[in-house]
Amino acid sequence: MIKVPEGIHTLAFSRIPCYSIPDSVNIVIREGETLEITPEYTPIQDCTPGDINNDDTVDLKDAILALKIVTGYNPSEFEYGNTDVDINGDDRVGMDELLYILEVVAEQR
Ligand SMILES: [Ca+2]
Ligand SMILES: [Ca+2]
Repeated sequence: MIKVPEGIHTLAFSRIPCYSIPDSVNIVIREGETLEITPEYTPIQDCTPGDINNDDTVDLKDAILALKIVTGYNPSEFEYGNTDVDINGDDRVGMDELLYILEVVAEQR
């Protein structure tokens, strides 16, 4: 449990791949009030984390695309807005996504 002073507070939630959740909510805490908040994670249908080229599998093609993006090359076949891509919730394809994809390809995940 976290104790916070009374007032208006904004809670931000961590995102996890293939689930939708509001970025943040505003709450009002009154003196002596206890409030329990459980974020509602909604599964996104047909979601494959790390699937950059959106072919429903995670393989070396995705790793190569991630590597191209990380190194500054933006391949024309990559379409932003694929909700499957972002692993760590920063709305970017970076090293975390590349490592995740390589782990999947190496069957470590
Ligand atoms: Ca793929
Ligand atoms: Ca990311």
